[in-house]
Amino acid sequence: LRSPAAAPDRLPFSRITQGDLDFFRKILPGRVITDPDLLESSNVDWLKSVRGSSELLLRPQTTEEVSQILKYCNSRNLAVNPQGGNTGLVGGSVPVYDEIILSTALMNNILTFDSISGILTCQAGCVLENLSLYLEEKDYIMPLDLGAKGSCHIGGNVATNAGGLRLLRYGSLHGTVLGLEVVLGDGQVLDCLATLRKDNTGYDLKQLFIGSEGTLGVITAVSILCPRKPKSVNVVFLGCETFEQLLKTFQLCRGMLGEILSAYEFLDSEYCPFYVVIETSGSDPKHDGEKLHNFLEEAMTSSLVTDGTVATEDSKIKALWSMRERVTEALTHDGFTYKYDISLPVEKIYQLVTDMREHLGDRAKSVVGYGHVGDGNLHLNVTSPAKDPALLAAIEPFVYEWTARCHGSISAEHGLGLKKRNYIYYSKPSQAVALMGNIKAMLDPKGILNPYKTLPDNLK
Ligand code: FAD
Ligand code: S2G
Ligand code: ZN
Repeated sequence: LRSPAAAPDRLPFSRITQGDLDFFRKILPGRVITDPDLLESSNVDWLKSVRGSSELLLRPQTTEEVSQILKYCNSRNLAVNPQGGNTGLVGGSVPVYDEIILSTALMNNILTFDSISGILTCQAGCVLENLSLYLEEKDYIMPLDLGAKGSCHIGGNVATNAGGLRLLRYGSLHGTVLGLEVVLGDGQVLDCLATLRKDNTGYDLKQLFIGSEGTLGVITAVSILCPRKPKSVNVVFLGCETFEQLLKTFQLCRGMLGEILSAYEFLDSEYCPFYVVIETSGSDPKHDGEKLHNFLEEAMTSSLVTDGTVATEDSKIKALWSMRERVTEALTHDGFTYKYDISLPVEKIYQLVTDMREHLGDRAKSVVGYGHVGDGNLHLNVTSPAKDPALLAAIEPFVYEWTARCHGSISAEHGLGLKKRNYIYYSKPSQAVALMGNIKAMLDPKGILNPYKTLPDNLK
């Protein structure tokens, strides 16, 4: 399950002793897992593409317990792999060797919600979908949504700076996260859990941990700004014959739907070359309906789009969204998927798919493109019946060099984890990567937090 190219040699961390187990059982009674069967699912990633050999899963419930764990592990030189919902796609969420898995699954309490400002504070282990359900009761929604919502934790979302389906409208977590509580590698609790929209007193430290993938600290609580639940939501599923038409439709959307546009996603397919999922979220069904009607009329008469379907009712909206959200799952049925999460200038995003198809010819089972058009974020997936080193060698570094030539990012929203860490230089200058290494060394001098992840090997 692990390609030798991905896994570096085990670093000289200590191995777990009986004394360690006694210590953890004292501070976490009943929440220290050593049974290999129970550990199995935490040792393998969602894609079943990487597997660790951790012998110990810890399930703290409080920040204080996380602090005690890290203080102890730091003193014993024991490596720790923070884990949320384990839906990450770059091998960051599971151990490479026998790192201790520190799960946030039992840190799932909502702490406060201010219904005037829409500011929520909660523990890191809250499942995204549960937070959405809690907020919808209060006429609010989460500012992010992704296909993994049923399993991913908000702490994992922040640690990976997850983008998702609503970024076009509500922005990135770098904007919506107002504060974080983080436990550092030595057990220090960094309380940056502010609930203020504005605070310019010194460096904005929380930003360091957003997207740090468990390598700089364990996020234990999050404060996040949540938007009001829109009174009127429409989802449109339309066909487009060419990618140029898809881009023109996007421009038309922005012009005619303006402030109510909340998502513009695409998928390619054999039947109709492209489908777009367009969502509007507004406060006045009549006003929104008129705008949407005018847009559709214009798009149809200028034959930018072929026929499609409109959903205004909740269950139909969910059904249309699942066509987009379940592409990841669908692709797993092809066998093995080589996944590339690329940011590019939006007009180029599909060029990479067509170039890759031409480059691979019949060596791949399928070459699929879909993703977040509004964010210039392509999900390029190449599938084959089984793992195929020759196919991988044809894909990489071709895909990274192509991306670098367009000054794109080789990881738009999923992070670098284990799988992509050594390709960081295609998107970041070495001076920036060196500075990242200095920050890592300052915050986690023993390197016990999620070793082998995010930063390239030669920095270790
Ligand atoms: P995990 O997978 O458990 O961990 C991910 C990383 O964060 C690891 O490096 C881990 O060590 C670290 N981590 C986890 N919790 C903490 C914590 N409390 N403190 C510090 N570090 C921590 N991603 C997107 O960005 N956009 C999408 O649209 C999207 N769609 C997806 C759809 C599907 C079907 C699937 C399976 C995944 C999708 N993802 C997407 C990827 C994944 O869901 C996100 O990266 C998500 O944010 C991971 O959250 P998690 O709780 O599962 O974290
Ligand atoms: C999405 C999920 C991961 C993938 O669906 O937006 O982020 O590449 C992706 O399938
Ligand atoms: Zn995505």
